[in-house]
Amino acid sequence: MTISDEIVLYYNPMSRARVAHWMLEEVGAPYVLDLVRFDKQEHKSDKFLAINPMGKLPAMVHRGVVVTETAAICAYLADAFPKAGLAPAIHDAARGTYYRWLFFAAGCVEPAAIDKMLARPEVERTSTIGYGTYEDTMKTLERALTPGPYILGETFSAADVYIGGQLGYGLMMKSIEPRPAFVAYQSRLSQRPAFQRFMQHADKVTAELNATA
Ligand SMILES: N[C@@H](CCC(=O)N[C@@H](CS)C(=O)NCC(=O)O)C(=O)O
Repeated sequence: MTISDEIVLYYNPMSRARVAHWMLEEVGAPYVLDLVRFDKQEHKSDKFLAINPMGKLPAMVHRGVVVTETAAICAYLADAFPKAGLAPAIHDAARGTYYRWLFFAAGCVEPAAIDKMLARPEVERTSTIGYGTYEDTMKTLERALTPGPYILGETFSAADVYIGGQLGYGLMMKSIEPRPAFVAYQSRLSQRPAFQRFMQHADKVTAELNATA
């Protein structure tokens, strides 16, 4: 692997790589998208498995380092491009709040919403399930987003990109219920120019992929 400052995002518009793409637009760093086609099983090719043995998107390479996990990509980019101001400074106490909700979104909101989407049966031993219950998770997220406008209050951050990605997908798939705080937050985020740029591109590539599938 050559060590390069160029960011390469292994990408498909029908995947969580959308969130990483949105984050790249937010930080304003130069990047290239490397399309990985699911229909051609490119994500399970030897070439891609050498980058991410999970065979999953997104994966990003920057300065010779592979970053996977959408939340990690968001956090990494915020730190790598501090001029964008998308993470509280390392010694700022708000960093604790930022980490809290970023990790909560990855460790609790995502599995709660996926379990709901797949209609997995609820289990009794909620104390052993990281997210406890779906209801508690959504109530906690709703409270954290109230009054907003962002998860850190007045300041937009990389945590909003990740949480916004979770909520956008969850609301679309109906695995997250349209509580007013969620809908208002989502609509606020979708007005961001970076969000609109990535969406426009994602819609275009999705249409092209569907036309050639
Ligand atoms: N924990 C990973 C999940 C990545 C993931 O599951 N990606 C899906 C697309 S959204 C994927 O690549 N699935 C293809 C497969 O597993 O075959 C993250 O948060 O980035």
